Amino acid sequence: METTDELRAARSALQMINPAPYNAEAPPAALASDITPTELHYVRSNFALPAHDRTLEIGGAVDHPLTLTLDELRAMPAHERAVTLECAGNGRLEMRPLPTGEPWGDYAVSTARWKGAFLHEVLAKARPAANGVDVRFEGADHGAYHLTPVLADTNKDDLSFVRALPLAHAADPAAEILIAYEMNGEPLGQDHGAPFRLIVPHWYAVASVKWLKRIDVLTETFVGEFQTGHYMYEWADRAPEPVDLMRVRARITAPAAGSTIAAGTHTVRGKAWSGTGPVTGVDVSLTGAGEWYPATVQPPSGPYHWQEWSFDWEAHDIGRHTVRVRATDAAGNVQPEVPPWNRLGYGNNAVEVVYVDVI
Ligand SMILES: Nc1nc2c(c(=O)[nH]1)N[C@H]1C(S)=C(S)[C@@H](COP(=O)(O)O)O[C@H]1N2
Ligand SMILES: [Mo]
Repeated sequence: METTDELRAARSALQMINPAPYNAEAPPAALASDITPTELHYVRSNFALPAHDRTLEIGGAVDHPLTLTLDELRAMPAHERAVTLECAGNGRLEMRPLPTGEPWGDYAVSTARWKGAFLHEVLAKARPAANGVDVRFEGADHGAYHLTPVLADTNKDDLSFVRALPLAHAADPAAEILIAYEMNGEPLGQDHGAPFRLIVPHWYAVASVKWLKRIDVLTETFVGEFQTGHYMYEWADRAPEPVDLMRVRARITAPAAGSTIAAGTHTVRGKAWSGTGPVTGVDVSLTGAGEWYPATVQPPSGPYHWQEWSFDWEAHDIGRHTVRVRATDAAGNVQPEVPPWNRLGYGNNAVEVVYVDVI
């Protein structure tokens, strides 16, 4: 576990949005790298850092309950995947009316290399019962909740971070869900869930339970503050929906927002990702008037890894330009112009707009 000084150093390059619980965005420059250095990876926690005894209990509706130590997890076959994690509240600040909840700008998104054991292999050791429905994941963190609970029976004074996944997804080898103990080649740090955490590819990062302490197979659908209270899309005009897969989104990393550039050819570039399929197209607009030009999109370097896109802009007209970017994924999902408003402010994947002055 890091000392106080080490923790302070680990946090020094981030843009803090809440000191307690500690929540911080990546600096904008971090979005330019293919893999986000650990010290630039955003952090989102609902409670103070917990103590953890380095064991993982697996129980509930299983034939063979067991306890795994960190060493036993490390002794299982290890797998490493680069995974883009985005907080479901990323971009909340642009929603109107502004929802409650942490005021995230647009930098609660990062990509790290996560190494660990596959969840489905751990579950197979415990042998889930045939009537299992959900798998419940409990973090070691708990305490007074800093937001207003949505569910009437939530204990606001001592709440634990608990999430669930359908058993069919958790036990699916193709889902490649990790119980990760390494991030970018180093043991997990405190802020990212030491000693081990879940990494659920393609899902908004709320599913990736940090400081994982218990896994239980349930024979009924899980109900809880972080599952059916918060992290639900409460739409204005239709039934609520759970927050699950990341919505398709592109970000501009160059030229910088508000920058001044000399007339000439400039490469507009950035990142794009989606939880509902690889990004198949990125379009750029230069005036705000509706014309869209196709950018070049690099194939994904891994199935869960954001993609690079670029567009050569013949920036010869002197003056202010409105640069916008819009991604489409293989499932046909396209970014909307306007944030998809919902009461708790999740899943803002609206088209990004930056202003650039050509002189
Ligand atoms: N135990 C626990 N796991 C958690 C959380 C939490 O508060 N407690 N926050 C979740 C949310 S909302 C996000 S966005 C990610 C953030 O992971 P990171 O801090 O490693 O970026 O962790 C998820 N896992
Ligand atoms: Mo989040």
